[in-house]
Amino acid sequence: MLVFYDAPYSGNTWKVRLLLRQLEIPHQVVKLDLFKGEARTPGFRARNPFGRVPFITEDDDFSLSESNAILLHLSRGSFLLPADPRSLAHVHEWMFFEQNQLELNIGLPRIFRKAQPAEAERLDSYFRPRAVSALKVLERHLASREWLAGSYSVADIALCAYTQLAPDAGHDLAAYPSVSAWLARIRAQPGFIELE
Ligand SMILES: N[C@@H](CCC(=O)N[C@@H](CS)C(=O)NCC(=O)O)C(=O)O
Repeated sequence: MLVFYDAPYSGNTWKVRLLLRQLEIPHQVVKLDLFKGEARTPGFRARNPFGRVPFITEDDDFSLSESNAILLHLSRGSFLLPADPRSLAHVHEWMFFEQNQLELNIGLPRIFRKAQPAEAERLDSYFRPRAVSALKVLERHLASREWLAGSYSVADIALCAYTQLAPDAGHDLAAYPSVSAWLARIRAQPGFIELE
């Protein structure tokens, strides 16, 4: 049985939660409380050297960290992952972009705003322009297409996670109409779940 180590509030775990729901993959959930340091215990670190969630294990010794690696692994052969090599390359392109340019630039200020507001203000000049630049790239790309890479795919799930959370990091998504329309299309997909 697939075991999914999950945690509320995280955009990265939400990606996997949504994929498991949309592909109806049977699994067990182990829920961690990150604010109590439950991803930093020696027991969890022994199983998962990355010390972060999401994390999955399968029946044999196989385990996997990194949200986008998990999405790519679990979506093999499904409608969420194109078989055509060029479409697949575009899925990869967007998922690397997400980790490199979107996730931290929205995710970190979001956490700071919740946990350390003074620090969030201090770091705003670093994160804000980087997040805006990433959101503008998305806006330009989505102005002429419905989905990031052909049809609805794990790339849309990956990029949706922190884009939908941009308001929590102080960004007004009304400034990005194509991005907002794309988020609405994702929300209309069967099995969509809200980020807790
Ligand atoms: N690049 C990783 C980031 C994973 C990550 O940062 N997870 C956070 C929650 S969003 C975490 O587990 N933090 C635990 C901690 O800091 O103790 C991914 O995409 O999965």
